[in-house]
Amino acid sequence: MAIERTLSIIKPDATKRNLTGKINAKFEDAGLRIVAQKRIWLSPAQAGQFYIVHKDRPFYGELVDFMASGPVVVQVLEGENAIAKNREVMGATNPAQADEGTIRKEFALSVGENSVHGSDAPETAKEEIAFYFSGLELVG
Ligand code: DAT
Ligand code: MG
Repeated sequence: MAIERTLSIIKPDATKRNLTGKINAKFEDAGLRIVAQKRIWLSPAQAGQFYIVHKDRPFYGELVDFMASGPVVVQVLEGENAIAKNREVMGATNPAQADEGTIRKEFALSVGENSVHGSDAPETAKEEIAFYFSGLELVG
């Protein structure tokens, strides 16, 4: 098993409800280390660029508006198999299908307002980390 890094976002529905600490506790309890973290407010253009892979999906406009609707916390999580581990801790995209104990089961409001983002593969993790963090912000 390899030590990996993955990009996580605590989405506006969760920052609005003051859930940052509770969500971070889920990551830490699962053995994921928060090695970088900052609170930012994305512009619609930035949110649109981040989710450009979904530009042809019917929910793209709604997704971009939501991600720019309030502050988000962007973070880098590190640990053994961090990419897959984080996806497990997050739970399924649709909270109705998420397992007990997952972040989305516990906190998500809907398939759109689902509290967290997590990278889905090593290449996307690398690109997504670089989207939000400079080398100087990533300590070893
Ligand atoms: P995930 O965030 O689990 O990686 P995804 O990459 O398929 O899911 O989609 C990105 C986000 O887009 C997702 O977190 C919420 C939104 N989304 C996905 N499917 C949706 C749908 N059917 N209706 C509304 N929003 C959706
Ligand atoms: Mg995804």
